[in-house]
Amino acid sequence: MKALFQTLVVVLILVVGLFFVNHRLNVSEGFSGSDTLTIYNWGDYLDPDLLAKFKEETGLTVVYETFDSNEAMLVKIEQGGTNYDIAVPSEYMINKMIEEDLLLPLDHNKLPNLKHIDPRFMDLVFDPGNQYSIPYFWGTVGIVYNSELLDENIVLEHWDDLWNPKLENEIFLVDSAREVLGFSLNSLHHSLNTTDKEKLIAAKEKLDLLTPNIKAIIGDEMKLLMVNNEAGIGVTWSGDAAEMMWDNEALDYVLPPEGSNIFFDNMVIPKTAKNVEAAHQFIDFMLRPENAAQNAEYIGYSTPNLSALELMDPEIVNDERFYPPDAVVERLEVYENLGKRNLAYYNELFLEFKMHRK
Ligand code: SPD
Repeated sequence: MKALFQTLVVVLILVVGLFFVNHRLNVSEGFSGSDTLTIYNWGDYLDPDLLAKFKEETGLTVVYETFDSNEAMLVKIEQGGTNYDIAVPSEYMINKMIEEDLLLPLDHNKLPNLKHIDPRFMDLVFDPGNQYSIPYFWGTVGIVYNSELLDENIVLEHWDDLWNPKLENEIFLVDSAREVLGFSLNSLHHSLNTTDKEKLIAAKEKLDLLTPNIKAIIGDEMKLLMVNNEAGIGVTWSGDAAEMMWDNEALDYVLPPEGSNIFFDNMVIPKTAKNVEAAHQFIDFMLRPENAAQNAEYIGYSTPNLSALELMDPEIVNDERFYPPDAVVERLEVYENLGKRNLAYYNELFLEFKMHRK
């Protein structure tokens, strides 16, 4: 009898222990249940008041995790063990995720607010028919600079201007392989999608020459540092630049005329999602014009939602630096899914460049 009692106690301890271990894993690895929605988004990419509004409307618990590059996001989702209901990759990564069978097809019947999206952002080549992804924000890569910190003779118009020896220790670069190799490629008048090794090596070697001018290669913290006048120049995404400019009037943003990147970040539902119903609810919630407008005015990125544009401050919507006219857009390139081997090569060269700095 005593032995049976002892066995029961041991079993009970094991069951309770397993429950807690499992619970901890679920919390840290993006687990969702039927009353939970787990979102995996870029850092600083959603107005927290909208999350609160969504929770209040639906009664759902929302688990929110962030990433700082498409590559980091992919590794996490590929590894498995995560149950994100929503993720927000960029176009070339969406294409790669479709190819790798990592995404669920969307039910457009559950997205009545999809009608608000500008047709220019629908049915793009990386996801024909928007079978797997719905537009969230779009933007460009450019140069943000502080006219008060820099010598008045410094001109910042072309990518090549970054290599000016007078800019020693003056530049922050966004920590992202395609962006950094991309502007070096653009400065050499090559495509952002080249897979030509010679061109890529030339771009990497040119970046090595930029080393004396680089203060740091960083993520979202660039915004605070630029606002606090810690450096004169940042190469970064348009929406981050817009946010910096709201907080520091000496900052301006340029898109070099020789070309740059235009990107599309879309909402997707990974195959491992646990709450597909709530994921559709969230996508449609973000498509509502008033929510899309609020998000765009909070985050600074450009919204693809036509009806939201009508609700927004005209000063934001008419700012051609962030809503460039067609003539400028024509000079911009969208990243393509270059395939596993080529994407790995971009990452390898970027890592080598970062090592070279140490
Ligand atoms: N705060 C960082 C937001 C990043 C937005 N996406 C960048 C897309 C890169 N292709």
